[in-house]
Amino acid sequence: MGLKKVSGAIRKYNNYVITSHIDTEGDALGSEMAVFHLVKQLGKEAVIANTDEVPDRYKFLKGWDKMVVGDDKRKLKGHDNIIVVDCPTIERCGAIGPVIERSKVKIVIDHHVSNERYGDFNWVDPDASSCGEMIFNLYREMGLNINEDIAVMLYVAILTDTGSFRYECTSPETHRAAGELIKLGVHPPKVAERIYETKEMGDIELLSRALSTIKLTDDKKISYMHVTKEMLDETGMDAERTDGFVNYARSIQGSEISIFFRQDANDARKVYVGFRSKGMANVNMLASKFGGGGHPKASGCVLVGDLDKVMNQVLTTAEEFL
Ligand SMILES: [Mn+2]
Repeated sequence: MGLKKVSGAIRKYNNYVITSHIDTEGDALGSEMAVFHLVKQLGKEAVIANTDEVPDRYKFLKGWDKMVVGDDKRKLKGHDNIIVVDCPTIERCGAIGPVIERSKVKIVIDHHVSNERYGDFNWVDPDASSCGEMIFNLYREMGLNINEDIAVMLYVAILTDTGSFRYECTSPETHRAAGELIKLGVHPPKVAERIYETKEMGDIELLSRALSTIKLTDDKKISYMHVTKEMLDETGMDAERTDGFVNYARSIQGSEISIFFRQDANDARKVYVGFRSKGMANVNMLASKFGGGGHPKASGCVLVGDLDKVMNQVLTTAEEFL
């Protein structure tokens, strides 16, 4: 339903900015880049703009270096309309938020259950594993060509958002899409190596310090861990290097909710909180108690305060929630 509306809108308008959420990761980048090529195949103009730089591990995606960073009015000039992928709220688009606000036509493609439908055209499918899977279907619906480079972009989006096909959102359709993308030229071991096996020693040092903080609540149903600003400073690693750390807490048998706390790299009073659920608990609802959101099994929020106090507050709420 939303697919047809959105594909019609994309065909109708021109001159797009394409964007996604802050802390860009695989689904955001792969989906944006694939949408960029989709729009180009229609003979239209487009530019990708993000709040953050492309993380190193995604710098094998073709064209990553052509993205605009921040609200660069000179580079975004003439691009009056916008396509936003994988982003539930305008606020989550960080520095590109004002670009969305001033765009004439806003097209939103997302799979977050917490999506606020801030576009003129919204296609939100919470059952989709990833935006990558949605964009794959968009290509098929529009009868456009997925070459090898685009196949890699979509595969990266699907692979990373499903936790390598491990999360509950992984469906027969997800595997079918991935299978098609492999047929179109994706080499899975090569992609996996680029994303998961190109770590620096600093990454391992940071992980080792983060792992030493893992604890369980008394009833062992909640596992939690943290990364401080000091750990980031001392290992010289960016905050995005902690992506996926929460899965170590999640992997503990019997833990139903896992929580990852991370101080901001520049401001220790700003604490990012990531929630994961392995059981029945809907952590989208839990995060929304703190003004955040996401998916039923993976969500997040940002809080301000001392790390200890934030951790106590969140853990107390999570225990009550369970
Ligand atoms: Mn996503």
